[in-house]
Amino acid sequence: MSYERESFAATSFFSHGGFVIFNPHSIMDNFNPILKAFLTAPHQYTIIPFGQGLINRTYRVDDAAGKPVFILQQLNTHIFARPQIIAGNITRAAALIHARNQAYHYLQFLKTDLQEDYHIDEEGRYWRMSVYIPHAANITIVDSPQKAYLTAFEFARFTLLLTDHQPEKFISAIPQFHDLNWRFHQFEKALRSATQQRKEAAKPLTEFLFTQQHLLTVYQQMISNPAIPIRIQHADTKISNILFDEKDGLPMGVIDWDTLMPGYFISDLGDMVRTMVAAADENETDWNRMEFRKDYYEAIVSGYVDVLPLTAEEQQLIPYAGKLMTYMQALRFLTDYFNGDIYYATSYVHQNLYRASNQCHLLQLLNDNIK
Ligand code: GN1
Ligand code: MG
Repeated sequence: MSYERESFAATSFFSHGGFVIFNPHSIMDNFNPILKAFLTAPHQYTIIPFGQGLINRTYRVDDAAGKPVFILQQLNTHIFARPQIIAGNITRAAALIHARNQAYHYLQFLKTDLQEDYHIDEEGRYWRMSVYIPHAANITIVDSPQKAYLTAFEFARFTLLLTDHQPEKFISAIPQFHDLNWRFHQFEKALRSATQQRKEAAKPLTEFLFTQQHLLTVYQQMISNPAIPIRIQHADTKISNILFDEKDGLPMGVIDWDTLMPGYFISDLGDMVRTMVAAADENETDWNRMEFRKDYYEAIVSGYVDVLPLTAEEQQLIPYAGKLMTYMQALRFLTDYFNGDIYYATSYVHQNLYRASNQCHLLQLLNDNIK
């Protein structure tokens, strides 16, 4: 069972494949007590499911005139078990960025009537609300190297705005989130406890992942090299986490700050390579549609280094960034498959196996094309 299907009053409007079917009237009754914690006249608003995240549930809150005014989100506390850490990181990052660039668009979170960061409902679920940023387009598909460049540019700008800070003041809300050694251990552990059937189905992938352990050595050398700086990482650098100005198509700011953490530049640069270089995304099951797009790869790296001056030691690691993150994601999807699909929302059986396979194909493409 995936988290997506767990007990929730209004699950019926989350259907497969991103299509949404819902009855606004029945939903509103459920949401009124939540809205009331943040707003004085909750009955005026309409709630509409929003976005495509695999982890949290997101809704748009429209006013009586149908104008979007807030974003309401239920935090997945199975995954983000310490919501206060997230709120602390967000407050710290917002203050830092605001002091350096007052034009930067970031999500401003509302306090509850009790002056808290979250409203905790009767069932213990955590809710937060932020101000909707108008005229911002949310892009999910990267269809030009220029967009890839701008995305990398914007994530680099974000990290740059968060430098000069004591990085240890940021705490990863998910411990060891991008720790490749830990992810590999979790994978080995899950493999030991998997059902025979799943082990069998994943055998070629498992073997492939074991052949890629040299990437663990690269990772180990990186973390033991004091010349590689710790930088604040966004740690989920997909294009949909950037807001683009509807008017001129330029980036306005970075959203989804839940995984802010001290880390290495490979996290952000690598996840951009992972999510933007192949023409198809991690849910693609037709491997023929996956290709290495050299122009996109070069655009990502340029966008990143044009903003963030990397040290000579970091520059040597650039070719590994995408490989390390793709390897990690393949391990994570297969780990979840072995664990019985408890982490990532799935819409069909074996989806995590297919996703892992997709990421192994991608890793092979990166190995073949990035030297
Ligand atoms: C999760 O929910 P979403 O799509 O923002 C995951 C990322 C993975 C991604 C893979 C907290 O992000 O680390 O790369 O799925 N976030 C968490 O699609 O685990
Ligand atoms: Mg995310």
